[in-house]
Amino acid sequence: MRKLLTWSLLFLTIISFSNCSKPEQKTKPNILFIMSDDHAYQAISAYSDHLIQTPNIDRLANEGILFSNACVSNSICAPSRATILTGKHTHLNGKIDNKMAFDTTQITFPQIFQKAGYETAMYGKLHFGNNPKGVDDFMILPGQGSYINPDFITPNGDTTITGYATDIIADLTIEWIDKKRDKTKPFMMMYLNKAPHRPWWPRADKFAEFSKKKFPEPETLFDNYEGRGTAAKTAEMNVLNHMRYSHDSKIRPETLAEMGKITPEIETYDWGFTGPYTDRVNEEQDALYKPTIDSINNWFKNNWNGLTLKEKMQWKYQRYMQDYLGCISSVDDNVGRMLNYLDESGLSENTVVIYTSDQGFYLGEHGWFDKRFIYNESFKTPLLIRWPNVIKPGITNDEMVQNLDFAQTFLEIAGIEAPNDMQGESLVPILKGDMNNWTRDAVYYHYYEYPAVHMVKRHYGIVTKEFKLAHYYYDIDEWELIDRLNDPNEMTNVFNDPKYADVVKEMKAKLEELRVKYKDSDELNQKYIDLTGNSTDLL
Ligand code: SGN
Ligand code: CA
Repeated sequence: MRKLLTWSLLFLTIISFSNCSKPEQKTKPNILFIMSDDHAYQAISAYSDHLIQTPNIDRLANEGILFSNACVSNSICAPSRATILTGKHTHLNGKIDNKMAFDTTQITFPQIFQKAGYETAMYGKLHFGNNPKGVDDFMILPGQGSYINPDFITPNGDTTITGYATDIIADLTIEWIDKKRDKTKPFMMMYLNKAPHRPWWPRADKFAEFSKKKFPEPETLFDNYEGRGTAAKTAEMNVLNHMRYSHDSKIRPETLAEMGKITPEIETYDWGFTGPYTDRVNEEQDALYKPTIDSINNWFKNNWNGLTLKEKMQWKYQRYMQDYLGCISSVDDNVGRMLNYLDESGLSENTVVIYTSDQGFYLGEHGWFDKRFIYNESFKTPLLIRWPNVIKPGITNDEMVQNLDFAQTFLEIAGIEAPNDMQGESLVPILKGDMNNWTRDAVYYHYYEYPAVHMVKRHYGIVTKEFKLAHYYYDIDEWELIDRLNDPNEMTNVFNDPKYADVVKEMKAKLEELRVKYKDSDELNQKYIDLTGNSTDLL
């Protein structure tokens, strides 16, 4: 009898032990990190619905949290990705611009997930020039990648897939989650869109649909940069003066040749359609795009020369928005497919879904396209997170959170300890509504890629909810202070306004503190200038 009791006790212990370990395995949440390339928050209806409806991305806001002050630490593609992967500012991880190589000896957060027993993968655009580490599977676009019939680099060699990149990357991601991964493990998937990166080629049907639409103009489309310094005045990203007729507005080189001299004259060198379009499309696809390209070209040929400069700016802005938002429409459709797949497969409940972009983008604000500046449209980035049963659905938060924080946030969500040299802060207290455990009130920013395309000068700065202080250096020495609450369009530098003398003093001191905290310095600036500053191949 005693023996039987001992055996049954042992049996019960074994059962309860195995019961204990199983649910624990199961409750580790999956992470689905969705990031698009150059997706402006102004083009997500949960942020602002004046341009486009994005019902699927909005689902994440309705069912989770929307961050209205999320931002990046260096507003350009590869540096942002390096910061996300390492949890370190670019001056420490060394990927200060798109050109410098990423040092793959550094620890990235997917490696930590993989070590901790997660199944990991990365599909889409990485833009590092080397392959990702710490992923069980990857299919990445070479460099910027192509919209049409994209090539992919995979662990088993290169391949080309016929179709439209945004649809293909979603197909591949769903296929990996559904069929390819090891289902005994939780997963961490990085699903990275190429869209809506320049030169904004929508899928042929969206191209036709959106080319007939008209969009409201931003208040600052005709900004003359008067209230700001040299950097804003000399940047080369004005929709009228720097956006290319052919490469961007889809005017055929033949049409331009027929028309002769046109104004404004944009560098005679225009990349045309070659590369992104002519080199990629097959006959069948070309036939679908052609009627829309024809009608844009006919209109241009017959009307352009008779337009005033103001009308020319307005036309180019409309063309730009039609193509950019056509690309966004596919991104949103595919986020919808992804969320539906998670619902149908029963994965939604235990999967944390993040939607973000590698930085923001100008959609005609200040007359601009592109990014790079510490000004809002490029400094801020969309950030929406859904974590069922943890995040209260439908909340908005305006704390200063940054892409620097992502790695530590994801690690804490998964119950994995983060290395202590990461420089961000986990957002989990905010996600749980535990605001007493969130104290940071300012973020640090540093942009480097100059001289380079778009000619945005090097600058670093500090941003709080109320103010933004930036120092432009290298070939100038200028400071700018923006009163974020009273000047939401960021039109006036108040650095020399005596009314702000105390604010300048306080913000300068805080900026110095942040530079010490994050280990940035003038010596490091000089090191990076020596490495990149005089390199003409950046131009
Ligand atoms: C390309 C684009 C630029 C863009 C950079 C960086 N020109 O050079 O407009 O700023 O990429 O973008 S394009 O003619 O090739 O489209 S990033 O997202 O990779 O940082
Ligand atoms: Ca980008």
